[in-house]
Amino acid sequence: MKSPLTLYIGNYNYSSWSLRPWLVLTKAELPFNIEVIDLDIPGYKNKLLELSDAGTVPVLQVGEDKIPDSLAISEFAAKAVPNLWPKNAEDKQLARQVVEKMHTGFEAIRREAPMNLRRRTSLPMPQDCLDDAAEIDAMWCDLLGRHDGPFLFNDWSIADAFYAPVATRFASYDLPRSVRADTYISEIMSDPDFQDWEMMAFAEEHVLPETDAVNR
Ligand SMILES: N[C@@H](CCC(=O)N[C@@H](CS)C(=O)NCC(=O)O)C(=O)O
Repeated sequence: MKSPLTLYIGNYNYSSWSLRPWLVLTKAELPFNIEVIDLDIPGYKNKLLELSDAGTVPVLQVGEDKIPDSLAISEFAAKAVPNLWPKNAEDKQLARQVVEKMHTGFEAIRREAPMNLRRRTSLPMPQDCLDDAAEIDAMWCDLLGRHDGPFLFNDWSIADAFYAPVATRFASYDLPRSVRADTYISEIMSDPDFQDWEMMAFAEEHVLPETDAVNR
C-alpha cells in the first residue's frame, strides 16, 4: 500500500535541510515516498511555492496536509516515535536547544561551506566560518563527554540528524577539528542510512553551478 507520507526534498548532494528530516523519518522507520525537486533550474521556485508559502524544501505531505520545515517534520515524526528525542528530560531539553541553535544559527558555516557531498577541498576558509566550526566542535565534545557516545546524546537522536550535514562540511572543506569531533564525524558518515543518502548524491547528475563554484 502506498504510504500517506511523501517527503519533498531538494537535491541529495546539496540540500542539507532535506537530509535532516529524511534521516529522522528513516530512523523512525516510518514508510514514506520521496519526490525530488531539482533546485535552481527554471521554474523550480514555482514548484516550491505550490508546496508551501515559504517556497523551500523539505515539505512533508501527510494525507491532505503539508508540513514545511525540517524541524516541524522532525517533531511530527517524534510524536509517532518519541525515542527520536533523548528519554531523559534534561537531555531532551538540551537536545532541543542544540537543534534550535542549528536551525537558526551558525550562519557563517552554512554560507561559506555549503553542503556539497561530492566536494573535497583544503583551500583556506574565512575566519567566521572557522569560528563556527570551532564552536560546534566544542559543543560536540561537551555533549559527547557527558555520555558514552557514539552519538551526541548516546543513542541516535534528532540532534544527530541536525548536525549530520555539518559533519559533512567538516569533511568537504577539511575544517580543523579535534580528535573527538573527528571520531563523531566518522560515526555520522559511516552510518548506513547516511550512506544510502550519500550514494544517491553521488549518483545524482543535477549540478548547482553557484554552489560548486564556491572557490574554497
Ligand atoms: N528553515 C527551513 C529552511 C529550508 C531551506 O532553506 N531549504 C532550501 C534547500 S536546502 C531551499 O528550499 N531553498 C530554496 C531556494 O533555493 O530557493 C527548514 O528548516 O526546512
